[in-house]
Amino acid sequence: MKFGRPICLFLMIAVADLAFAGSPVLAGDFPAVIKLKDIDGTNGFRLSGARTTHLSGPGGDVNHDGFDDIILSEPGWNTRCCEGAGAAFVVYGRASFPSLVKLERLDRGSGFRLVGSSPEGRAGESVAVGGDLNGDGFADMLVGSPHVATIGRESGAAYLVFGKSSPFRK
Ligand SMILES: [Ca+2]
Ligand SMILES: [Ca+2]
Repeated sequence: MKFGRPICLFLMIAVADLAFAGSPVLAGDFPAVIKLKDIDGTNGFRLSGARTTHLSGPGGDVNHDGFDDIILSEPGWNTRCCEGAGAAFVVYGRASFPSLVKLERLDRGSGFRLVGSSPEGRAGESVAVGGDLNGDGFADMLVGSPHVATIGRESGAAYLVFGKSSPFRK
């Protein structure tokens, strides 16, 4: 069974902005056109492995390591049990990145994935990271799953996931 649909998402994130979120670093002059194919790890990085349709962040530090993190999602992600269960991917900020980050290979050091558990629940139709709802110093994550059956067919739900420093399971 194939999980997810492979496409590439180009996301240019100035590493300095990840490291010093809240006090953006002006990187100087940019050319009028930047070709995304030239993003090579020194000027940003590429995320691939999912048909990501929603992105949020950098805006919060879910593991409290001093680097802001991002969240992306693919509502059509398939799991072993469920077609269209949906998934969200949290990528940890850090001081340096390779040119390519594969979302399906996130691990304890690079991030994790939150997956839906209902057929066509489409977890990740909306995502957000940032803010600290329980005041523990860790940014929290919000994942919408509009078609999951909770109190009725396709009643939908949103999940608030608390940030923490101990590892998240994939
Ligand atoms: Ca972090
Ligand atoms: Ca929190």
